[in-house]
Amino acid sequence: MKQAPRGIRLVIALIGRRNSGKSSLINAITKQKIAIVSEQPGTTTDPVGKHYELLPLGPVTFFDTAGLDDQGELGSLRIQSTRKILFRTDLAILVIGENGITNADKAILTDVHAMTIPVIVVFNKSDLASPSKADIDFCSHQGIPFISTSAKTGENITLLKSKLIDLAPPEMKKEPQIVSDLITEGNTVVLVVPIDLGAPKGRLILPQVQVIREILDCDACAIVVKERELAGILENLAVPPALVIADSQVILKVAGDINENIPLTTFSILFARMKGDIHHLIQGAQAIDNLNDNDRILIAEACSHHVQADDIGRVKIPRWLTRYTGKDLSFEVYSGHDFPEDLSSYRLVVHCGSCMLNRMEMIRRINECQRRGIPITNYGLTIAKTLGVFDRVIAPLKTTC
Ligand SMILES: Nc1nc2c(ncn2[C@@H]2O[C@H](COP(=O)(O)OP(=O)(O)OP(=O)(O)O)[C@@H](O)[C@H]2O)c(=O)[nH]1
Ligand code: SF4
Ligand SMILES: [Mg+2]
Repeated sequence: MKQAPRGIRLVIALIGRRNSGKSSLINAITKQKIAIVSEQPGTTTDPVGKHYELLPLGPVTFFDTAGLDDQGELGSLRIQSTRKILFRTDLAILVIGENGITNADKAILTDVHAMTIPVIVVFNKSDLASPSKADIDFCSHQGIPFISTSAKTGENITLLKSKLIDLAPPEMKKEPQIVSDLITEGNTVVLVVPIDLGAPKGRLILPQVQVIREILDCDACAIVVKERELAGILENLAVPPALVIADSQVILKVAGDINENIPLTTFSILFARMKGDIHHLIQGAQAIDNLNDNDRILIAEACSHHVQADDIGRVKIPRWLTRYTGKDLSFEVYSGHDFPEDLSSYRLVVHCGSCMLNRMEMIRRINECQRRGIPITNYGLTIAKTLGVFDRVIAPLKTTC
C-alpha cells in the first residue's frame, strides 16, 4: 500500500461498549484478521491504529479502541486513552451491539458531538437482532446517520464503507493546497532553506519536499537556495519571482535581502494555512502585544522530536518573545498528541508547525483554545511577529483568506 504522510490520513475511530463488535468490524472492513476478537468483554485494551486504503477516498487509519463502559481503575484508564484518540479523530463509528443503544452509548454520543466529530451509528450483529424502532427513532431525531451490519456475515459492510466516504469531512476529500492557489503556471518560486546543524543529514524535510512537488504540479518552477545564495540568484533572474518562501528561522535575513515588492512568506505560515484556521492563528499572534510579567506560555509540540541545543520551541521562541515583549515570561513545553486538559493558566499557546497532525486535529485544538478564551498562534507567526516582519509575511495570503 502507498504510504501517505501521517498528517493527511483520515482518522476513523471505532468506539462503543465492550463486545459490540468493534474489532470484528475492522476485520470485516479491511478483510484481514488484524484486530483480536473474542467473546470476552474488554479484549481490546489500548487503542490500536490500522492503516487501510479506503478507495476512492484514500489512506485512512482505523483506530480500534477499548470498550467505553469499562469498569474499575484500569477501566477508567482505558476510557481516558480512548478519549485521547477522539482528539485526533476525523470520523467516529459508534458500534452498537445486540442490546441496542444504552445510556453509556448516549453519553459517548454527547462527547463526540461536543468535540464536533462526525459520527455514524452502526447497529452491528444484524444476524442476531435488528435495531429497535426506539433506537432508529433516536438516531433519526438526532440527525445521526446509521446502518445495520453484521461483521459475521458481511452484511452491509460495503455499504458502510461508502457511507464513511460520504461522511468524511469535505476538506479531506479535496487535495489540501499548500501554495498552488498563490501561484500560476510559468511562475518562478524561490525557496530559501537553511542547511544548518538542525537540518537532517542528506535530505530535505517533508514540508519542503511537499512544497516543491506542488510547485511542479502547477507547471511552475521551484528554485531552492540557502539564504547565503539568495541575493545572487535574484540578481540572475530576468523576471522577479512570484513568491519567495523562506524557512522561518532565516526570515529576517531574507526579508532584508529581497525587494519589498516581492511577495514573501514562510513554510510554516503556508502549512498553518493548510492545516488549520489561519485567521485564528493570526489573531492569536496579536495577543503577543498584550503579554505581561509572569504570564505563562504553552509551547505545544505535536511530536517528541530530538531536541537540539538551540531548539526552536525551547530556546529560540522563548528568547525572541522575551526580547520582543520585554516581559518576564514563563514557558512550558508540551510534546506529543496530548494537549493539557486545563489551559486556563496560560495566556498564550504557541503551537509548532503541526506536520504530524491532520487538519481536523489542528482545527480542534484551535477550537479548544477559542472556547476557553486562550489565544493560540504558531511558531512561524510568532517568529515573524517578534522579528518585525509579520505584516509582510501574511500579505501574500490576504487574497485567499
Ligand atoms: N453474531 C455476531 N457476532 C459478532 C458480530 N460481531 C462481533 N461478534 C462477536 O462478538 C464478540 C465480541 O466481538 P469483538 O469484535 O471482540 O468486540 P469488541 O467491541 O472489539 O470488544 P472489546 O474489545 O471487548 O471492547 C465476539 O465473540 C465476536 O465474534 C456480528 O456481527 N454477529
Ligand atoms: S512541527 Fe511539530 S509535529 Fe512537526 S516535527 Fe516539529 S514538533 Fe513534530
Ligand atoms: Mg475489541
